[in-house]
Amino acid sequence: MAGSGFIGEEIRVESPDVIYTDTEILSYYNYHDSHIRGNVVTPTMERLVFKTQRQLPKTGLLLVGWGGNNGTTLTAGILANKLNVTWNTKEGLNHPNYLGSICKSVTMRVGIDDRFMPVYAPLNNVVPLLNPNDLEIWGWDISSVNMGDAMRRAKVLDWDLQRQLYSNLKEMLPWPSVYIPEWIAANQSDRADNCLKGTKKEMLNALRQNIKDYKNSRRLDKVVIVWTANTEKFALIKPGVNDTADNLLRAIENNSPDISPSTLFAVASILESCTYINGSPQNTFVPGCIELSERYHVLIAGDDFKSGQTKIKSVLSDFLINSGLKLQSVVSYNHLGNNDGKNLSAPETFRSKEISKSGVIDDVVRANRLMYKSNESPDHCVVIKYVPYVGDSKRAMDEYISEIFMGGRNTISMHNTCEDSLLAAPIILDLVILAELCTRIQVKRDKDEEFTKMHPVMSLLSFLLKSPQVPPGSPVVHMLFPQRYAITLLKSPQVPPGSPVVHMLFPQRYAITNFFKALIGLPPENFMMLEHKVP
Ligand code: NAI
Ligand code: DG6
Repeated sequence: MAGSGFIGEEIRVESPDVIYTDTEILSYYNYHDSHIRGNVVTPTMERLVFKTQRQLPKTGLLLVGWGGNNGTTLTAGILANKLNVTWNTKEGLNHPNYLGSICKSVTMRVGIDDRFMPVYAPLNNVVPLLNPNDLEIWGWDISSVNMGDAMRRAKVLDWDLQRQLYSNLKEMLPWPSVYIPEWIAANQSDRADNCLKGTKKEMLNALRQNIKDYKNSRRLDKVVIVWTANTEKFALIKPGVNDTADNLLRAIENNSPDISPSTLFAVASILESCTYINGSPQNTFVPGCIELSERYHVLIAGDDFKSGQTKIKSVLSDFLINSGLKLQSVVSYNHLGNNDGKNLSAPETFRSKEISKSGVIDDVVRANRLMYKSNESPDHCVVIKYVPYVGDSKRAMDEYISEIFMGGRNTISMHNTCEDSLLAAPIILDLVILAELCTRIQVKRDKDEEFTKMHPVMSLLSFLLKSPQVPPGSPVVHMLFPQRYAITLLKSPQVPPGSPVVHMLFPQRYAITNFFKALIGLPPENFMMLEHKVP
């Protein structure tokens, strides 16, 4: 934009409400909202204090499903960036980059300059963020193939780049993992040659030992664990088994068949105080697992990386409905030929993905009682087919039909072709970088003595996830807002509700950038530009 400025170094806020020390940024922040009863609206304000550690920890990233397309693409991509490996294609010489990462490739508006022109900064100049090149990476896979050959198997990266990275990657061997055939498609059995043996408790202990050993041997301050392994079937929520933290731990002791591999990883991660992110659609975070994360204050986030089709859906449904066009039908079809597609060709794993992809228009529909009655929503159909020939290059076709002025119909169709893993890898990085930041933040109400950690369920990361986990309805959620909790209880005494899920992409994005602004005591983006409107 003509005249727009850019801040290319760490921002320094000058304000009585912001204190920088060598180790921390303290921000005294007025959080404004409005409270509504009937038709009476009262503006509200909570004075909060955020404390952000400035020093970056030495961080390890452990990937579950390391040898898959996402795992190898991410590992190779970081290595290429770290070593600045360039490669040739028929288009010419290519340089490594981090396109697709909001932490590395996106700017946010900070304010205006002397001439009232907008000034932007990259996120890592607002508060310090990890550099992906500094991450130590390792992981688990049920396939024993080394990362060099796994990268070749994935057929995602250009040959000349693979050729240069192979010798480094072939030294990386995944740890054996938890393979329980009932949880993923039967068609995956032929790659399962690297599997832990023993009971669930023994496998849990083995995972915990891997984490401890890695942390010690690499002298890491923190470890973040990401599930990018195959999609599992949904777990049944069974009272006495996975409904509470104690029951979940007991069920693992008892070797219960109802505990999925991904939940076992989540439990290992929480017990080792490592942030855990679920990049697949299954319900890893059964209620007992969420309670465990609350008990130990270990951050968790999920579910299912939001890469292409769903991102567009969370934009288009917002665009149509919030333009007053009544969206009536959404049909999204895609086909892909990678191992993810093969696994999703089984009905139970497909069902997990279908559920995850189907919720994305719910909040924008529910927010509009003018066009939709309380029980009304658009038809929404999700189809996925496995077509081996197209490999990782997923095809997505979508049709949106909306009702418009005076009985008209508006049909939008689109076709998208893209390597799935090249979209997913930078999203994994953002999840790790933002989750790590969240572990460095503490918060309190101004008048309270003690700071607390952020709520362990990181809904802040919703932008990156198809089916965002949000804090459940429990008193912990309302720790910061006891008055509001009391109001909620008065209105609905039996069920304290959980946090609402937001799917709309731009609200999700501004939740992140406005939160960054709060950490340095700046007001949220308001888009009004009154400096150009008020004479
Ligand atoms: P992939 O099939 O290439 O890789 C998955 C890897 O997990 C395989 O190497 C497999 O051997 C391994 N694995 C399976 N069960 C395991 C277990 N219990 N422990 C350790 N390793 C295990 O799949 P891809 O393309 O890498 O995707 C990974 C996951 O991410 C899938 O669940 C997919 O649905 C999800 N996802 C992918 C997106 C994308 O754009 N690529 C976007 C959203 C989600
Ligand atoms: C088929 O849909 C395979 C899936 O793993 C998706 O490619 C992945 O979930 C990405 O989906 P989306 O909707 O974000 O493009």
